[in-house]
Amino acid sequence: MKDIKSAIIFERDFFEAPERVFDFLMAKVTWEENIRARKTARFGQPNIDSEHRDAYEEFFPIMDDLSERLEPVLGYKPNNCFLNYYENGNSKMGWHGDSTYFLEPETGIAILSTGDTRIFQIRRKAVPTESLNYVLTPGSLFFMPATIQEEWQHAIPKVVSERGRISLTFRKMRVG
Ligand SMILES: O=C(O)CCC(=O)C(=O)O
Repeated sequence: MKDIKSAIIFERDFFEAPERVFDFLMAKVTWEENIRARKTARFGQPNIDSEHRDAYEEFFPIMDDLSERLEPVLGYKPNNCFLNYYENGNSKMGWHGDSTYFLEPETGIAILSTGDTRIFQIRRKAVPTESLNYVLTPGSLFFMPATIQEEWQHAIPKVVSERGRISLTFRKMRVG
């Protein structure tokens, strides 16, 4: 694949009023609490073999709006939104690569950030010292194509903070 930096899209001010999106989601979302590190919620099209199809809710209008905003940038319109709620600096996401077999070909994962600023770390599996950090400020877009998951892992480490963060991670799921 091409160079990682040119495969990634990072736009610091991609959407307006991220604090309003954060407050709206905090008021409306019923969170799944089956992992300790953070809370989650699922919206839109389930992945083809999901065991949790019943957990998926319809997009809120704000998710439709953001999905439409993503379309010209990504070249496709996401149909799935997975939320991660990091209650404070102790919440985290450990090093991992994302499964991609259920995504439409030539798509990827688009992360929109609200609430607290957190660092997104990405490292090459074969050479973990080869790493990059992106500062995910509220209102930012970070996009990684599915193809980078083969060679790279990513993480959101703990920080010292009392503030919460919600990431909206958009995907285009294969339907059949
Ligand atoms: O919360 C984030 O920004 C990270 C999301 C993520 O790593 C993932 O969806 O795999």
